[in-house]
Amino acid sequence: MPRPAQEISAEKRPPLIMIVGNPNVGKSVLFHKLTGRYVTVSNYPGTTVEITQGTLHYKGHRYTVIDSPGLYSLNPITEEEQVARRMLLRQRPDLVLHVVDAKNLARMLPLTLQIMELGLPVVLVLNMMDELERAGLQVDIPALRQSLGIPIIPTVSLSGRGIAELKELIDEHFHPSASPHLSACD
Ligand SMILES: Nc1nc2c(ncn2[C@@H]2O[C@H](COP(=O)(O)OP(=O)(O)OP(=O)(O)O)[C@@H](O)[C@H]2O)c(=O)[nH]1
Ligand SMILES: [Mg+2]
Repeated sequence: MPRPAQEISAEKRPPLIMIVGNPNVGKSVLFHKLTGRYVTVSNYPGTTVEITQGTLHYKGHRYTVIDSPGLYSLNPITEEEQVARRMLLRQRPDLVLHVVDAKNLARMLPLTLQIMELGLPVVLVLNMMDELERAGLQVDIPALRQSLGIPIIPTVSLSGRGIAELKELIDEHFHPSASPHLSACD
């Protein structure tokens, strides 16, 4: 006899990690670094917006990772923004990776705060650190971490820099160990 849908959905599923952020900040490159080659692409129900889903395997654990379309704020204008917002509100991911372009940090931080206001756990991924450094700029990561109160990982998605630290942080978030908290990302 088929089992009721409720019972099936209550089965233990891997934690859901959603990648969000402005357009063109490196979300999809990061997504592929985390999940590897086997991903599924589908249209968000009732829309033409494509959603890519994959699995991160790390230290014997599985995580479902979703790459979302770029959005500027949680006050959606485009269909892509509506979908990203709906996914955050309805699917309530277990962890949100907010990817920002480190060069344009100030412009992108309001979205971090909006996501935090939804009560969702957020990691700020400071991507494109290579371009920031090439421009001779710096971000005071410890100070930013202290004022936001969330983990911050500097990355260069293209080269893979910071990805190991990000995976470690994800693992530590879902499977806290007795070891001292990660400090390698300062
Ligand atoms: N220099 C540099 N370029 C990067 C980095 N990460 C991504 N890129 C480049 O930035 C561009 C955008 O990357 P995507 O991953 O497609 O960005 P996205 O956020 O998924 O973009 P949308 O899906 O359009 O919102 C590509 O040309 C990438 O190669 C990085 O860390 N450093
Ligand atoms: Mg993308």
